[in-house]
Amino acid sequence: MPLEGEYVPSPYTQAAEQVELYESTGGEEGNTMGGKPVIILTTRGAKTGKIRKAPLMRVTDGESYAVVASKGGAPDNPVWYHNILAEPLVMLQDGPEPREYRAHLAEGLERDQWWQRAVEAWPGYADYQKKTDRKIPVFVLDPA
Ligand code: F42
Repeated sequence: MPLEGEYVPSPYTQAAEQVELYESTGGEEGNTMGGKPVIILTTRGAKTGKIRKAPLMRVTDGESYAVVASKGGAPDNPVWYHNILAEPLVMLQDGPEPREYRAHLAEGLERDQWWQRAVEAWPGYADYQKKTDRKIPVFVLDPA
């Protein structure tokens, strides 16, 4: 497991509580938002090196996943976006156990394909993109 160290819960209470519920039930609870499946992304803090976790909508194809740095359409990227750029080796939990993935930023056709999957998984992403000039980044996570 590459990401070991001190876990610092998100100051965004809803997210921190969802991580806690998800992990304490092995993904049996806290695994949805708006009736759609949620996963837990673990990254290493780009500045502190601490372990950070974020619940995100599940977007998947085969063994790979995408994580969408939408942050509800805010003008700025979520902080975990910077963490992945600094350390592309991440953990993703979709069920009882977290697994290791290597992330890369999707560009061009690959991003278009994954964006379509993302909007199918969570139509809200299309609304978020309408709210901001920021092109919402999409990372593709392949099993490490
Ligand atoms: N957010 C999304 O962007 N996409 C989703 O699909 C999504 C789904 C979702 C489902 C359920 C749910 O409860 C929340 C969901 N969210 C989704 C919200 C998501 O979980 C995050 O809360 C949100 O994306 C914002 O992420 P964030 O990393 O910006 O979180 C902030 C609040 C945060 O944790 N800030 C910390 C703080 O102390 O202020 C810093 C965290 C951090 O990583 N610090 C780095 C470090 O070194 O430790 C510094 C990195 C740097 O370069 O500054």
